[in-house]
Amino acid sequence: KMNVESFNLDHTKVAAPYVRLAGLKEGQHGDVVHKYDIRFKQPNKEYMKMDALHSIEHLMAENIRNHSDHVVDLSPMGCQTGFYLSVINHDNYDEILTILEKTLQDVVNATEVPACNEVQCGWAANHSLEGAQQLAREMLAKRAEWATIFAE
Ligand code: HCS
Repeated sequence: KMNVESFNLDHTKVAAPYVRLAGLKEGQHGDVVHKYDIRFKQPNKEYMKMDALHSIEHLMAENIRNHSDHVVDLSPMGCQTGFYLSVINHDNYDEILTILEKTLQDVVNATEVPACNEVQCGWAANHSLEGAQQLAREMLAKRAEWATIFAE
């Protein structure tokens, strides 16, 4: 059985960067969680360096919540090619792209990485603001491609 949605995705067929609905779960009371695959790098071709990935995670996790009250979580993939974004009771894909665009613009404009200290983070030495901003700029430069998930 392959219950992990991503294990059923053919990673050779996708064209990063993209934003893909990866799952949808409805609770007993009708609340719905949408989970998005936000892919920054082409699987098995490129990856994000850990310090840059770590800092863009902090920056996005903090700033995205200023653009939406529906965010449950934004967390990195272990393969270092993207992030998962989970939102509750929000089903507008185009709005997700706009929220992500605003969040990445915040990353570009940031002057420090939030919570990169040993009290608030589990590996405080492993950060790069410049690396995070480079990733954000690369992603924003391909904004027009985000909705195209598979290669032609
Ligand atoms: N992934 C977490 C932040 C961990 S630093 C969140 O809540 O989005």
